[in-house]
Amino acid sequence: RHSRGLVVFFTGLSGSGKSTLAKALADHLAAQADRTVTLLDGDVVRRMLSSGLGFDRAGRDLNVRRIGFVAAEVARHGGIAVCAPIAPYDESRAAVREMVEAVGDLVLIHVATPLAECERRDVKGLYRKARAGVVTQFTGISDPYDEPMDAEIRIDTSGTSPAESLAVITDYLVKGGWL
Ligand code: GGZ
Repeated sequence: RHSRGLVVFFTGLSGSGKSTLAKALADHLAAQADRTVTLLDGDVVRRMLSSGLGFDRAGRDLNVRRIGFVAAEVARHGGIAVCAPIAPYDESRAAVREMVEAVGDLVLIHVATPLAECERRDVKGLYRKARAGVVTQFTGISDPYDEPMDAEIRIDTSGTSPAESLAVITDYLVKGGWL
């Protein structure tokens, strides 16, 4: 068993399934692991930690670095942090990896659900608004997403149930000695 803290960091498009998987994983870990589990979901972070920040590159970068900082603090004290922002920039994700790996372990999970499927789901109607130009700088439509080349796990949720995706993640954590 690892004694160092752990950060499981989800990255992916809006509607890719990050929040669902992060919540399911956090619940699973809280029941299974003898460590504290802190969930830093995109929505809550935007409200409580990054209110006032926009979606330009600087705003997103600062948002993601703040999440990385808090997650690294959790890991420093031996806990588990589960994070789920879009985190579209490779540079910001690399900064998070550096902060976290100085004090614990990082598992980066690319929720690689194709844009077409995210847009088909359009859970919050934001893709439609982005196509209409009502919402600007929308990731995948009018703003970039750097595909991660360094993800420990890649999951496409379009043909997979949340339970199956969760199993892929927990298997990885068991094999790696975290669970
Ligand atoms: C992307 C946006 C935007 C723009 C509002 N681009 O599906 P959601 O609604 O609930 O998740 C998205 C969330 C993205 O915030 P993050 O903090 O995760 O992004 S980042 O990591 O890039 O800082 C979406 C909503 O906010 N949203 N406007 N223009 N997503």
